[in-house]
Amino acid sequence: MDEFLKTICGVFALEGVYLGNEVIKCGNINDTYRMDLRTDSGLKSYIVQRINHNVFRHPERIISNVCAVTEHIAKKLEQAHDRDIGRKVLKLYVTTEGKHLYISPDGDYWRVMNFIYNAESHDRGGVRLLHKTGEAFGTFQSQLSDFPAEKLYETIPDFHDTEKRFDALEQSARADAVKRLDDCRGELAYLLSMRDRTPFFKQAYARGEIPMRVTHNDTKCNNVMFDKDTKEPLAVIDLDTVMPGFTAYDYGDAVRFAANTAAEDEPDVSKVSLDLRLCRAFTDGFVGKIRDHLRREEVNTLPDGLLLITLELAARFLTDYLDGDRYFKIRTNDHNLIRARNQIALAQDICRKMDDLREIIAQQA
Ligand code: GN1
Ligand code: MG
Repeated sequence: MDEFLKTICGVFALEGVYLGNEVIKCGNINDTYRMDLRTDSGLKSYIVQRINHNVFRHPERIISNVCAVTEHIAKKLEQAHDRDIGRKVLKLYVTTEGKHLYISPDGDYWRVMNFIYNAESHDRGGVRLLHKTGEAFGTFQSQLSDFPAEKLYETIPDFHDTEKRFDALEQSARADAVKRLDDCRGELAYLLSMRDRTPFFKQAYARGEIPMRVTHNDTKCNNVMFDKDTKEPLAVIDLDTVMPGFTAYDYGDAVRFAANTAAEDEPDVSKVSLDLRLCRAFTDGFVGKIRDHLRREEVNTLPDGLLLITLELAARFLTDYLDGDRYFKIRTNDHNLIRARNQIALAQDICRKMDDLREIIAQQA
């Protein structure tokens, strides 16, 4: 890797002497490295990322989206005379040819971004962290509330089309390409039993009750960078799926990840449940930042977003298991099955707690 990263330094004309790199392990899709250089003014670090071309079929489109969105946010920070712009928004570097992407001889797509100094991200946390995470995603959505959605490509078509995700699951089960259906008939039956709920948001949209907004679409709490000293949020990262979507899905995706009492791939499902305290903390932070932009109907649908995004992800994990692990990175043969079971257990707990969730939301009026 060292040799390759030295090439990257040349291609992007980065000043300094290459010192080394560290793999950043947390994503399920792209490969990410921190790369350190020694410069006259001290150590300088960058984020170097290989874009998963199998998932993002048109890497140039994600670059176009990320540039547009980050420039929009940077402008807002400038208007607010923020002195910390370098840590509060992502920035893409350009090659000596003026491109944001470098295509390696192997045909891989690489990009270089600013490293956010003295920052950390968390896979889980307590009430304060969840409240701050909610504020960060709420602020992000409000920063983009006047962003022209027509400027954005749909980087992954039908990304959060829950109905289509269920159709894909059924197809994969029918095909049973790698003969794994017998391992997961119960899980499949449960998900298909919830199928009639999947058109909920499309129908509400068609009736004109809820709008499409520019949303993040991958609101795991580890996509918020926090200052190590002040413990305040700095920036929202992982912008490749910023596209038009429903606010409730951003809300739900964040809560299903951060308010799960277990990790997303915990095999012991008895550890999985929805922590209502954490859920309330996130909700207060998130809705508090965007209340003025949201319609009452949208606020009311937040719990439905939580249930549906959890079911959707369970369906995506199970589909990938049935397909032979072609999409998500896995560490064991049954990793996707474990993830699917975990999300199913969470969805079942969400169903049990629906009244509490509606109560938490009602307090946001
Ligand atoms: C993927 O790679 P990461 O962790 O940012 C996936 C999300 C899933 C998530 C589940 C582009 O995100 O949709 O919710 O895994 N991203 C894509 O952990 O499919
Ligand atoms: Mg992501």
